[in-house]
Amino acid sequence: MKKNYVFLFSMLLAGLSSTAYAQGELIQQSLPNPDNEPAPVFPVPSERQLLWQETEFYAFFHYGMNTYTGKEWGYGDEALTTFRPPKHPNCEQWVQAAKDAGMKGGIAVVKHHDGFCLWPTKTTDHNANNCGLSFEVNVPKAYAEASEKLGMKYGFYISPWDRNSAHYGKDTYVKEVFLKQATELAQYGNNQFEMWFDGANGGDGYYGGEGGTRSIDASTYYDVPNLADSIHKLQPNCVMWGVGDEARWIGNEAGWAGTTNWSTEYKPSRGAGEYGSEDGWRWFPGESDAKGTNMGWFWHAGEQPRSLNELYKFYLETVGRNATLILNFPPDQNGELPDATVKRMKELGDLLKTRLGNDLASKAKITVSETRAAGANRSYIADNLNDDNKDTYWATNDGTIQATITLTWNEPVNVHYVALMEYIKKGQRVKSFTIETTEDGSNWTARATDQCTTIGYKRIIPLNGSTTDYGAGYTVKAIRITINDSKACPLLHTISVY
Ligand code: FUL
Repeated sequence: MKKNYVFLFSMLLAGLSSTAYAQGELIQQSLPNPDNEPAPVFPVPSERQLLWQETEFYAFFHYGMNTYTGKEWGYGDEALTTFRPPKHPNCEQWVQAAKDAGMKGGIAVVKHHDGFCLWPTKTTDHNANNCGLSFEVNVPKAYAEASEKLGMKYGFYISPWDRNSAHYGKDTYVKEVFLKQATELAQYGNNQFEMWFDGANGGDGYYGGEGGTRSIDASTYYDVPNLADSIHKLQPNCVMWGVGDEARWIGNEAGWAGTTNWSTEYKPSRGAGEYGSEDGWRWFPGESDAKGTNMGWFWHAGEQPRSLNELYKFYLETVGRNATLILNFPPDQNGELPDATVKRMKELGDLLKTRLGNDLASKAKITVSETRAAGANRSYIADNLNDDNKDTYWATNDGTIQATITLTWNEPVNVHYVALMEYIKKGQRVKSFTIETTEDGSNWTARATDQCTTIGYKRIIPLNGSTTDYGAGYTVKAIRITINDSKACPLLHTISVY
């Protein structure tokens, strides 16, 4: 190893000095680039962050001991016999409801802060299989199977904070309990997209009967490097949220991201969760967690789903603003989502289809102010923007950071939204843009002028500027998008119009 370093170093020196002699100055060698691909603007997402981002909208299912006590944060001393589902929780019903809501996956809570586990774990007796039930409880297994059956992505929430464990706060907890639990969970299914490691630690708990307060420093205590290794060995596509540091909390539980939202951030973060940091040096995209019902994360008697308008607004203000949305719907004491929840989730899915399901861009002719010179096997033409292929993209030449894209229809169309997607594999670039519409083909009106800053993975711009009022839309012959400023040549892979 050491020898290799010495060899490399001397090669480097030799290379540098001969270049300096020959040219009198340092010449940068360029790598062959037959496809004329634009250079990345760093930081860029990892392969698993890219896949994760595509999940866009997914469910959160808080279910466990709290479902039977009415608490939000169980203390960890709950009697095991309190957990009383009449049959195995109906995970397939949860996943089907998520699918009907237009979601692409979901995360099931299988251990909350009370330490109660919903699978036959070897790590603690405080689990659903010690409650004297007549059937085995294995929520992660049932949930992963249902998700695979229904073609949905899946993942689990496992609370690092454990108010039941006598080990919590000591080294033994991380090695003997937490890491093992996470590894047990990583064995369910073979394509988990996210594990949620919540950062909450309120200090006090039951702690094996000892009680009192145990605080830790989450940045070092959980041995994240080993945790990440153990999980990624089994689930390479699993993004570790929270203490795992691969996606960031959006900073509120209100289903809201900033209209300017960078996926880039410093470490520790400098920007507010809602906005990210334009010059951040790591890829740290935002995820927004919100409650789909009007009480807690867990089910409570008398709760109701939020109104359809509120849920739709959450969607526009998160998924439409370069964040993912994880929307919570709690199963009840039967281990099922209540009828009212199922109904509302279906209504949401139908509304998303009606308003954002029929892409008018596919029928438009697209022209651009500039097209990047094609390479041997890749072109950057405008047609890449509506070819329904996320791997092809339109780009300008290096050095061009302003450009226009015009979509024209043969017959006037009624439009409400424009959705834009950057080719983020090569970094998030666009800083500001304008959208204009024309009814007669010559007079242009700028729309939603205060909202058009960043794009990122996806932006959905309501042309009337409102996320609550659908309005009558605009009947237009053409739409013009002008990129005003960008970190480098802009790369967009899809434009959609609804
Ligand atoms: C929080 C937890 O403390 C809540 O109970 C809930 O699980 C939420 C999603 O994350 O930090």
